[in-house]
Amino acid sequence: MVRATIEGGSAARAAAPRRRGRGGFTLIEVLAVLAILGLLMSLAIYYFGRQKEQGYVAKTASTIAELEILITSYETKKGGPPPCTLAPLKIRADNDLNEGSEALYAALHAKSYPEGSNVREEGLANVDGDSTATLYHRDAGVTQLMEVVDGWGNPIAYFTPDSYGKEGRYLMAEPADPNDPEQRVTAQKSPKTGGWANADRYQLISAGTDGLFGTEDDVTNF
Ligand SMILES: [Ca+2]
Ligand SMILES: [Ca+2]
Ligand SMILES: [Ca+2]
Repeated sequence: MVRATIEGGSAARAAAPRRRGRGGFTLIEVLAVLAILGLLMSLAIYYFGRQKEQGYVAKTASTIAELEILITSYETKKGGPPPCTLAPLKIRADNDLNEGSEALYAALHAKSYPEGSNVREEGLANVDGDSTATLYHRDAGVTQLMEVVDGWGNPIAYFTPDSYGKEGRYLMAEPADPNDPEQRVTAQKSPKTGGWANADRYQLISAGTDGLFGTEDDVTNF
């Protein structure tokens, strides 16, 4: 009896029409698959975008750490940090853009500092494309006023305490607003104390991921 029931059930299943006989997909199935693929694609783009940005942040932090070591050596020899303007280095420039960053580079590579180490080339650019007639560089023939730059290729702003409160003009390689590539930058204050951050040393500031100085994602030495 039981056997007959089982056999009967098998026969009924065999007789049932095959639902997937067409071998295709319904429109809803295709749309669902496309939606899932789209979502996976967005997640992948987001993930790799984040990885890339984190790589730039790490590169910037490494450049700033390298600059701190070079500045400490400079201070040991010269008794203070490199100036953040070109005048004390007796360099004449065509413009006052990116001056703090250029003065830092120029001081670290000056003829008057032959024992200095070079900033790694990958941390350098000349975003405003300027040069000088002054033969300031310990390598003969270098006339470009290079800047030290962050992972995005934007100049790292540099301020010494005598310039805290004064504005520097910085031309960005990767500006937040392509129609407005120049920014006015000042040294930053400590949110804890309200006084200048790194009050008795110096400030190195990268605009960070958003390409804007003075926002939370800035990468700094303080
Ligand atoms: Ca300049
Ligand atoms: Ca320059
Ligand atoms: Ca920022």
